[in-house]
Amino acid sequence: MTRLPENDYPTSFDLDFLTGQGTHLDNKLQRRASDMQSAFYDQQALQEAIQGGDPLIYEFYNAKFLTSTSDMSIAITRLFPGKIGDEYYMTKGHLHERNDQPEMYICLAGSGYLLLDTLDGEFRAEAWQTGTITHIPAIWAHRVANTGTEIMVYIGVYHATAGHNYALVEEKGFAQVVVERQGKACLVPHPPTLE
Ligand code: PAN
Ligand code: ZN
Repeated sequence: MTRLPENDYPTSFDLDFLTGQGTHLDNKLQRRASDMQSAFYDQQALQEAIQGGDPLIYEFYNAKFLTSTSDMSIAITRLFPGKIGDEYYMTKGHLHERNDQPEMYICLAGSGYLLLDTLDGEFRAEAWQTGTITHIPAIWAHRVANTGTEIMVYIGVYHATAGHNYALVEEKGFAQVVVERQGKACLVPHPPTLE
């Protein structure tokens, strides 16, 4: 006999860390080059990529756990390897709507950078490899860049009510970008000079 509301019982599911494929994940969202118009700095390279097939940059899946008293949520992101011009594939990046909502990011596979920006003068880049865990305090906009040759997989754990503000990131941009220079991944101020 059920004593609690159905959602108040524990939930488990399986995830393949290397591929980011799992059960229980729905709400798949895909972002192609054409969805990232204001994110990549090299507009000519971006338009060429769109016309050349509009590559899939990343996809993410969300699972919400809403109980009678709580609102936990996770998202698995699969960020593909590649570049637009000399800038590595990355996520759009966002700030949480609520200024009291942090997030935990856990890198399950791949390597690159987690870029963090308060959009108010503070910037950090956390070097990421498989197994890196980063706490993102509430006021930091966050974006991930994949500098490797393999897919990057990471999981974000946050409250479903945190909210996502993309417009502010589009308007202000991150202070630095991750580009390839002399065959190596480098952080340079935004906007960089084209090489
Ligand atoms: C993540 C992100 C996910 C995709 O789940 O939503 O990695 O990145 P964008 O949302 O910037 O496109 C998260 O940070 N949730 O809060
Ligand atoms: Zn977030």
